[in-house]
Amino acid sequence: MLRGQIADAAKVKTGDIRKAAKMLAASRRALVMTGAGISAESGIPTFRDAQSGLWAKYRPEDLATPEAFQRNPGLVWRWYQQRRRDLRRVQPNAGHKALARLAERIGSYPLVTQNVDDLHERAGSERVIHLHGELFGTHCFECLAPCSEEADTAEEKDRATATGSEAMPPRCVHCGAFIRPSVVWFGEMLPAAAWAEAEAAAQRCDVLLCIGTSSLVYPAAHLPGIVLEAGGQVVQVNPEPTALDTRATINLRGKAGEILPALLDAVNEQNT
Ligand code: BJW
Ligand code: ZN
Repeated sequence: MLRGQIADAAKVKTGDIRKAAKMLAASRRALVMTGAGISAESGIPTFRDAQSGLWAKYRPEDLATPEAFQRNPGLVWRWYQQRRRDLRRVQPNAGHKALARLAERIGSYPLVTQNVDDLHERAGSERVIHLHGELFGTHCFECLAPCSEEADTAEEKDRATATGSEAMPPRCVHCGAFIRPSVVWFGEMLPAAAWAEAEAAAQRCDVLLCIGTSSLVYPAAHLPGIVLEAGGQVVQVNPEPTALDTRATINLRGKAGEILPALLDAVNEQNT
C-alpha cells in the first residue's frame, strides 16, 4: 500500500516520506499547520489561484479588506455568500482525513489552519485553531456584536443574487451597521487567543508539518521560523516551491491528498 501511494505521489522520494514519518512517530509535541492547498482537492480554489465566473475580474486580495467592504459592501458580501454556497457543496478530501487519523497514531496535536472553511472539523480533527476566522461566522462591522441570525437572511440574499437583484449584507440589530463575515482581512489583527495558542504551540513543538500554504501571509508565516529557532524541525507538503523551501527540514513535493495518506501509512509502519 505504502509503496503504491508513494509511486502515485509523483516526484517524492520514498526516503523523505519515511524520514518525515520517523520524525512524526518519535515526536512528543507535533504541530500541524495548513493553508488553502489542503482544501484544493476538495474543489475550493486556493487564495492565489485565478478566480472564475462572476469573480474573474477581481483579485481576492482586493476583496478581502475592510476598505473593500466599506467601498462596496454588497460586492464583498456576495463574494462570501458564493464561497459559503461552494463550501456547503464540497467534502473533506483524503488529506483532511489523513490528518484526523494521524492524531490517532501519534497522539492529539493542535492543528493551526489559515483556512476559513470547516473541512478539518468535518474530517474529524479536534483541536483546530482558526487563525483567519471562519466563513460561516458573522458579526457587526461597527459594534462587533456577533450575528446569529445570518443564515436565514443570507439565504434570502442568495435568492436575490440568483435573480439578479442587488444583495446587500444584513443590518446589525443593535446599531444598524452592516453585518460582515467573521474572517480576518488584510490589515486586521488575528483573533488574539488563536494567535497566542498557535505561537505557544510553535515554541514548544518538536515537529511542524506545514501543508499547502504559500507562506506569504504574516503573522502565520512566522510560525515555521518560531519552530526552527526553538530547535524543532519542519516538514513541508506542497506541490510547488514556496517561501519556506530553503528553511524546511524536509520538503515533500506533491499534493496533500496523495502525500498525507502515504505519510500516515509510513507512520503506521513505524509504530508496528
Ligand atoms: C497545494 C495543493 C495541494 C495547491 N496540496 N498544496 C510584512 C511583514 C509582515 C506582515 C505584513 C507585511 N506586509 C504586510 C503585512 C500584513 C499582511 C501580510 O502578511 N501581507 C502579505 C501579503 C505581505 N498581514 C495582515 O494584514 C494580517 N494582519 C496583521 O498583520 O495584523 C497586524 C497589522 C495590523 C494592521 C496593520 C499592519 C499589521 C492579516 C492577514 C489576514 C489574511 N487573510 C486572508 C483572507 C481570509 C478571509 C478569506 O478567505 O476571504 O487569509 S488572505 C489569504 O491568505 C487567506 C489565507 O488564509 C492566507 C494565506 O494563504 P494560503 O493559505 O497560503 O493560500 P495561497 O493561495 O497563498 O497558497 C496556496 C498554496 O497551496 C500554494 O503554495 C500552492 O502551491 C499550494 N497547493 N494545491 C497541497 N493539492
Ligand atoms: Zn452593530
